[in-house]
Order: sequence, then C-alpha cells, then structure tokens
Amino acid sequence: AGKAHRLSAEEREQLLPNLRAVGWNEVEGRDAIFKQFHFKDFNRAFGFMTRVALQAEKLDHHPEWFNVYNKVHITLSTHECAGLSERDINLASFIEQVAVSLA
Ligand code: H2B
Repeated sequence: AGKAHRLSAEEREQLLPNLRAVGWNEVEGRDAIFKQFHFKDFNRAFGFMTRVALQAEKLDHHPEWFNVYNKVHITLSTHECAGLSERDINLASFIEQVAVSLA
C-alpha cells in the first residue's frame, strides 16, 4: 500500500472543493474531514454502514463514526500520518457512492 502522507496544499486545493460541494467539511483544530448523513430509517443507515464497513476493511482504512437511529456522523483522518491523506479522499468518494445509491 505504501506509507500514507499528509496531503500537500496543492493536493488539498484540488481535492477538497469536490468533497466540500457534497457536504464534507474540515474539522476545526484537527486535520480531518467530517460529514453527517441522514437516512429514512435505521435500516437504511445500518445498510449504509455495513457497505462502508466492508470496503473500509478491504482498504484497511477505517472511519471514525457515530450512529443513532437514522443518523451517521463520519470523521475521516489517517492515524499513520496524523492527518488527511489520499486514503481519506478515496474512502470519502466510496462513501458518497454508497450514500447516493441508498438515497
Ligand atoms: N484507519 C484510519 N482511518 N487511519 C489509519 O491510519 C489506519 C486505519 N491504519 N485503519 C490502519 C488501520 C492500521 O492501523 C493497520 C495496522 O493497518
């Protein structure tokens, strides 16, 4: 897989606006991104989490997340480099695909 590196300023300028446009925001005081998802019910929310979990395990890159009923709050960051890496961008893109498919 190679070692994760924190995204450079140039990489951030290129990658973050796309995620910001679909509701991902930078966490204050920490190099991480965050989004809140709302589904119709718990069944949809947990189906979403299940798909994300299987992909996270495949990528060996795991979300920090919180679920109550139909809400799923997700924070992405890379512990290995103590900040945002392309792994977070890749996982966020996958998460968006799943969310759209369940909307
Ligand atoms: N997930 C996240 N979000 N960041 C990491 O640095 C990370 C991870 N590292 N999942 C992986 C697992 C590492 O701990 C294992 C040992 O490969």
